[in-house]
Amino acid sequence: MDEVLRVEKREGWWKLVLNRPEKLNAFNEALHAALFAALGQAAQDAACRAVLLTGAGRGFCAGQDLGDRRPGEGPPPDLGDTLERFYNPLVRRIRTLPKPVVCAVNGVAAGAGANLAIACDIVLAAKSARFIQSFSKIALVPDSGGTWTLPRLIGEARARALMLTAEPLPAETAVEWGMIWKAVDDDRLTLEAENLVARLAAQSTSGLARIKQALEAGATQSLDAQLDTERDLQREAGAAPDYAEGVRAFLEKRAPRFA
Ligand code: LHQ
Repeated sequence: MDEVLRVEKREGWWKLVLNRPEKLNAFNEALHAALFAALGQAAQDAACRAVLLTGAGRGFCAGQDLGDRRPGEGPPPDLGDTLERFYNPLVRRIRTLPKPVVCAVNGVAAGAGANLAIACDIVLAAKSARFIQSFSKIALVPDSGGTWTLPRLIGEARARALMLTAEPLPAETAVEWGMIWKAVDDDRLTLEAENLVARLAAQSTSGLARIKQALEAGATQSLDAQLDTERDLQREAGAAPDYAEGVRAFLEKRAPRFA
């Protein structure tokens, strides 16, 4: 049987490829387990300094495999339990991963697939890709953090309309609206995403982790509290060897060699 997730270990970074192309990489339990485990290993393994997430075939991810959580005879499925056991831990793991996670959206991203993409730190998309908050079409609530993330990225008016109508959003409009970082020609997506993640892998991993931590804290606290958070994180950063190396490299006009 084909692996549902391909893990490609490159020099300094890992590429995780959702690999159920015949279902547009929709999530079943096996894919959830594999992705969650791979991200856990990526967090632990010092040889991995950044992660690239993408999909095999013509889609990025069509969200939950609807064949797997099919309402039918008998008691209805407990979708809250599905979120609690699979989607919520996944989103939490990405947001708290002490390494950058780049998402290369190679094709359609629908339902939880769209919200998984925007949970990542930097999102690139192929120009032909589209994002669909498809939940309302099947009478569900947008999940995987989408009701929190999307209005913060593109504003309440646009997020509401996308969620209520399930209208597809083309990648270039997603860039225009501030939802993602870049839309690139389809045939350049892999190269651009791989170059970006390799660049991030050469930066200070602990420094980037602190930036993620600061942004995460800032999303829910006051400016006053955030200033304290910045102070604390900057104190840690300033005491870390990567800062000393960064400054030394700058003064010596050479590339830094971070720990
Ligand atoms: C699929 C799927 C899919 C199975 C395409 N499942 N097969 C969380 C908690 C628990 C439960 C519920 O959900 C959630 C969160 C969610 O993610 S809810 C939202 C679930 N996703 C959707 O509602 C999206 C469903 N898919 C679509 O609307 C379309 O497939 C899109 C717009 C993504 C792509 O359309 P097309 O490019 O026209 O492709 P297609 O529809 O022909 O799909 C290709 C194949 O993939 C097809 O199989 P087939 O055997 O006919 O070739 C689809 O059945 C299969 N597929 N999405 N989610």
